[in-house]
Amino acid sequence: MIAEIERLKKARNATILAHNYQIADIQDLADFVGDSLELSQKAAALDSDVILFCGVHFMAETAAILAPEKTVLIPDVRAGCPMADMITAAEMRQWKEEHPGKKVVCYVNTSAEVKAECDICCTSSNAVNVVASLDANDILFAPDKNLAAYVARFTDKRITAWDGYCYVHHNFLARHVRQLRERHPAAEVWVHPECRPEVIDLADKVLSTGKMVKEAKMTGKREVILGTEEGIIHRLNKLNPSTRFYPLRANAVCSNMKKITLSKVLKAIQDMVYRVEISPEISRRARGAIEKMVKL
Ligand code: CIZ
Ligand code: SF4
Repeated sequence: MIAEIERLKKARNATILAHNYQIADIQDLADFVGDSLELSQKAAALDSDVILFCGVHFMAETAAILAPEKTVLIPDVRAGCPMADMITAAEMRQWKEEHPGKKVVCYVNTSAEVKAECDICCTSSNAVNVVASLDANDILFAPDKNLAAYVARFTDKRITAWDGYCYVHHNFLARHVRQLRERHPAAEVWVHPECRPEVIDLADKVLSTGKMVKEAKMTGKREVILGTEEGIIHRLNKLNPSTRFYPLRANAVCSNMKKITLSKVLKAIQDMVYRVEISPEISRRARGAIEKMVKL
């Protein structure tokens, strides 16, 4: 399968991008592995005709928005993000009507339609800076209430959060941190800002996946406990074989990320499916929110 994917990739002038949470086979096959923004920016900068995006749907959409002249494919259209699905564009419009005059920040984990309704987008790496940059004291933040609570630690602005969350990160509990610290007393604990506030309180470092990758290259620690989706451990092990990376709990798995398999990638490149298409109007408005963030 890998040989056939490689052959078709060349024939179609395609590039394979994979998110940090993809299965090991897909990460190893990909031309680039990264977080959603890194991959979308890569998609825009490359001179390939086709981008085969191995991740969840909103990520492939962001790539399609930033690279409108390319064909963006996702190997399984059902690979969605349950957190992104927690707010629709209609709900966002109604929420804004209930809070006139507030600036609206949306996490990159939202549909293109929701991004089109927002003032500015953010990722888990830059959410604190994005909120700080706004010339407003009242902010609406969607959809992740945990990321919103994390940002609120660094600002005096009033943040009203949507009641969304990522089930993979929300399922890490304070007792998991205490148990793992007991088992590995010399280990450092790194958690993602999508974790609950009580988990963040117990961590040594709070890092997006992009920052975990940078930190893993530099760390002098021999053992690290990771509070994020366990797919990233494959990447960190390759980058730093002398540190041991332990998951904060068993089965910290995003089942949607794992819907992308080698056989689906092969079908995608054979049949040129499934195309990620966004209406020009939604794409233009969503791009405005993303570009404001990128400029910052
Ligand atoms: O932006 C991403 O890729 C996500 C969803 C998380 C992260 O920390 O990289
Ligand atoms: Fe969505 Fe969480 Fe899965 Fe990321 S890990 S795609 S935020 S459900």
